[in-house]
Amino acid sequence: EEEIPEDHPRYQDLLTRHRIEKGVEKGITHLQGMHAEGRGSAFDYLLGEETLPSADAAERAAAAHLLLADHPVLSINGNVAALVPGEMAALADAVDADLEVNLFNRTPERIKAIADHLREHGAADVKGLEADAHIPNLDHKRAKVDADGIYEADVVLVPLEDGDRAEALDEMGKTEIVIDLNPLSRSPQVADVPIVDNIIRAIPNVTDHARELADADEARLRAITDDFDRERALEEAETRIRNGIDR
Ligand code: PTJ
Repeated sequence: EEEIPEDHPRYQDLLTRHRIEKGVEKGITHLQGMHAEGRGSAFDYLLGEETLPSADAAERAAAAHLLLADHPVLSINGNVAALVPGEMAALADAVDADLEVNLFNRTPERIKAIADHLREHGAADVKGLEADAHIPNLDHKRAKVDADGIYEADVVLVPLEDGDRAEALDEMGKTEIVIDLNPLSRSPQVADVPIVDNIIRAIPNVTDHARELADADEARLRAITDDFDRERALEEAETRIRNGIDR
């Protein structure tokens, strides 16, 4: 990461790509994760590579949901682990959530590599190794979750999630927070809180909001979640992308 000069106009994008490459080398990130990153990067370019006001509102609503939850769980895949391992551990700390490794392309080797990587970055406890429960209405292999983790969680943060799984989790009645740079993809479309922002910017900002709201009472947190308008957030992101094409 030292090789990229910080004043390079595409610094953040290059840094992100570099982290994904390292993730693949370390056996954390799946090769498909490089394609996912490429798609995300294109959308981020059109969004102006900044957090929209509607995304900031979504990030604040996400923080409020996580603080209100009885059992919040933050889901980790190979891209999330490569890009923001320490930041996810810090968020888990701030809202008292569990971290659970949950992979689309599941192998025992990657689960273990990711759990180790998270612990190296400050995670205390990592779930996802048991995989003793199943999300209903989903292909067996992709449905595996921990019974005392995602399965019984009331609020789940699922960044860069596959559309089928996002839908199945929604059908389980969970409050679902999705981070995805493509506002048209199915996961943000079914989310209670769609965050259309780069995960690199989104997670630290959710944590900042959570720390700021740490002493807020339930009524104040509920007012924040009730005020959040998911349709508007998705619309604003889409409009910004259309304008980005015109720019
Ligand atoms: O590690 P695994 O096996 O669980 O696999 C993870 C990936 C991401 C490879 C897998 O879930 C996958 O193929 O996902 P998709 O269908 O490519 O969806 C990824 C979505 O995340 C796309 O809509 C991208 O635009 C978006 N995305 C990519 N990078 C970022 C992002 N969103 C926010 N921040 C990013 N940095």
